[in-house]
Amino acid sequence: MNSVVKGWFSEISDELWPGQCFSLKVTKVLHEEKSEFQDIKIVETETYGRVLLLDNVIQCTERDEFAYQELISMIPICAHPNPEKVLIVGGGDGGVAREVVKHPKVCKVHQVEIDGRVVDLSKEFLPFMACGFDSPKMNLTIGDGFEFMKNHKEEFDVIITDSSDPIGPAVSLFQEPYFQLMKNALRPGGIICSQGSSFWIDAQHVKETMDACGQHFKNVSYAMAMVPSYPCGSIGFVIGCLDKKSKLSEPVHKFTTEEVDKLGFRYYTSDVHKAAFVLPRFAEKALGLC
Ligand code: SPM
Repeated sequence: MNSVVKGWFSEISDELWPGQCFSLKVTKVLHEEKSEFQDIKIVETETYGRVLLLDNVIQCTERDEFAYQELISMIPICAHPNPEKVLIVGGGDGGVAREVVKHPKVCKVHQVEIDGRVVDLSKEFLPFMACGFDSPKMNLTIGDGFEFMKNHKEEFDVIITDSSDPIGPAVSLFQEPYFQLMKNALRPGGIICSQGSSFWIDAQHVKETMDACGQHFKNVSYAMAMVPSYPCGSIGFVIGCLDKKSKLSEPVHKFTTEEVDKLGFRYYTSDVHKAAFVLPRFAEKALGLC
């Protein structure tokens, strides 16, 4: 399907966000192909810079990608007392890797991405994100996250799942067996953080994901980020911790303003970390948090 009509890309999904769509004015289609797993497009837009589209869903835009990548990475890492070893599942554009390797306590990062073409094309067209793969801390595997975790038990302090939306094969990344696998791959005290959708779009789905997480993690929470190019301008993260007593909303590592600037964070600060967990009343009720 040609998703760019009269110079505009419209993100239409009757399954994921019925009756609404976000549109961007496209100045150039830089690349388009069908990989073994999905349709991949990279476009230049008038006001959001370069944009990565997978199956015609916006994954990241040059203008606002940092909001998502910084929060999904720093919330679990800064909530962990010793986040030495991190696993990233998905995240083929490299943006999450770029953020994770910044943290001084992180020594080793493994990443498993199923679609090697997303990695190759990000290196070619989206170097501002794919630079994350250049770090000496990084070990990238092109393969299936499920299989990888089956063979890596009790190994990681933090697991970040940077997935696309819960449709098609990605559905399994939001379900109970996946949370069990992640639990088994964690060291004691480990923390997981998964792309958790927005309560503005489907609060019931967010609750179901949190419940699936809660079957294996005694400590489950949800945090939000503002990302203008995602539907409803927002996205959330489902966070689970093996340690019942850890307060996930309270960063163990607090960065000074100088450190924030030196590390190149544009969205994440220790105050933003705390604030991300403060939800509107209707959302607290809908997610069963009160
Ligand atoms: N590294 C960035 C990849 C982004 N992964 C998440 C993409 C989600 C896109 N849709 C947002 C819809 C919110 N429910």
